[in-house]
Amino acid sequence: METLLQLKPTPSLVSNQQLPVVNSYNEWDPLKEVIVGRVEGAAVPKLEPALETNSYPSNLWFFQKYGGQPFPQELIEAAAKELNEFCRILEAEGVTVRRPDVIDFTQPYKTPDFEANGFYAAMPRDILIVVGNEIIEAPMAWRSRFFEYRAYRSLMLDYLRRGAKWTTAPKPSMSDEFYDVDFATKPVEVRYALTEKGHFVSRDTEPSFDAADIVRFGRDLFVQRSHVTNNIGITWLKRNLGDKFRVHEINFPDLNPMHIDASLVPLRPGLALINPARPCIQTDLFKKAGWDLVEAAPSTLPDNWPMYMCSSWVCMNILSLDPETIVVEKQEQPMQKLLKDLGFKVIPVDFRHVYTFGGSFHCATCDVRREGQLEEYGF
Ligand code: ABU
Repeated sequence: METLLQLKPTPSLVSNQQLPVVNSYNEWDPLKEVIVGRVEGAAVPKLEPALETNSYPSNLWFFQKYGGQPFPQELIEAAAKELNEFCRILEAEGVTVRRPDVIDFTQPYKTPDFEANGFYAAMPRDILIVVGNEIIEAPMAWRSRFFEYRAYRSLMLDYLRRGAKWTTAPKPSMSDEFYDVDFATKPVEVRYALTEKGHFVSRDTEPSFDAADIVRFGRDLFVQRSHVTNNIGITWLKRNLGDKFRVHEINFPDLNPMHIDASLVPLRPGLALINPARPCIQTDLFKKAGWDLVEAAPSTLPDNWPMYMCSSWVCMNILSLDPETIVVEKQEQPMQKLLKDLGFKVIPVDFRHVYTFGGSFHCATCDVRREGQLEEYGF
């Protein structure tokens, strides 16, 4: 039987590179190991306050019709095929790929505060963030995501056994008091005005954040207050990371803020993509630090492509394999051209069917180990 004494007290080093098993400080250093999500076992969540707020009104029928059931098989098969091919390409590039466990997310559950069924393990970026040698499980704010961590438990145990610091942030109860339960029913212009004033569907009663609301630039991390990330969650994050890191809150003009990685995406030191439809309010912070902000090219996705949980701006949700090499969706030619013109080598990969599940390459991954160490980049 495993005992505590068998757990290694210090990060084990990966022999050939002398890196701790969990080691990542930014979004662009050379990638060595990554978790890639999976859609097998995915369930359509039932409508709940935060999901209803984040979904587009024209998509509500999908959740009303399929909520609690498996995602339609043809959607699962098409996305699983793309994810598997993405894994093959990463491995061919010398990256170790890990996958979450297959879980049946249709299983209903009941806590003292709510009842729900699950969602999926397709987007590790939403729940996991690596900051240095620490891997943090985010609390999340959708009831359907309360138990999402179960799909990653065996991976987390493996990283713990191999010396990683594994932290789980406190989860909110997700009781009715945690939400402004009427938020989604307010007219769009009222919702927009409320978000501009800092009022979102999640209240500040207990900490919550999704890991995908954070983007890493070495010692400096940027986080957005969103429908799933609240102020007390940001406070928890700052205090957990301590003085070694600086966590800055930034904002974007966005009706449905949820996840920063289709709004601001650093590519290499001094260069980041920004979303022209959501220009960062604190642009000066980046300019003063000497960063060039380049507008992402719009998506080529047809208007009728099924997108239930995100916008077509996931065309900028790329994955950097190193400061010169970027994985981009195969049919996003304008994004590919933009990146090539900026001097990058582009690896095109089919991923449109994964878009339908709510994200692209950055969302569908969590980089566990990159070469490199803690550095400052001008902030
Ligand atoms: N989960 C990524 C969200 C991207 C977006 O639509 O802004």
